[in-house]
Amino acid sequence: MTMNWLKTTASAAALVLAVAAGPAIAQEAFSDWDADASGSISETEWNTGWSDAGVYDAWDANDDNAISEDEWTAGVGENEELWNERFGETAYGDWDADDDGALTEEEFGSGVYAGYDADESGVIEEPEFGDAGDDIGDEGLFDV
Ligand SMILES: [Ca+2]
Ligand SMILES: [Ca+2]
Ligand SMILES: [Ca+2]
Ligand SMILES: [Ca+2]
Repeated sequence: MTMNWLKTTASAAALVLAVAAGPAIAQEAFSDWDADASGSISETEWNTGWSDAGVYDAWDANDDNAISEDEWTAGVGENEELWNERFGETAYGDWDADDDGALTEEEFGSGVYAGYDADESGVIEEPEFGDAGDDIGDEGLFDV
């Protein structure tokens, strides 16, 4: 056994590890969000995953735990068309449950959750989660 052989084997092993780990890091995994492995994501599970994804914090530019309409507009940015298709043009007002002109993390999370529950079954199944994963990922709607 030569030193060269050892070096080559070690870098090949490192490469295999890097390739295997890649996709799991780049994408939101359904199984990570489905904490009880029931095959669907409940609103409680959603709130945890959504909070971890960091979208709300990223949009809340001044960190006052409220998303103002200006912060909302900045967050939607150039994705207005896709956004309206997904959540509807009146989403901001609809999600502001207490009509105080700002969205709490709960109001925002519930609105998004309902938006992804396309069949209105009350939970998010894997195909519905696919849209959410795309939106949270690189260059997606939320791109965080
Ligand atoms: Ca579940
Ligand atoms: Ca704010
Ligand atoms: Ca509110
Ligand atoms: Ca559903």
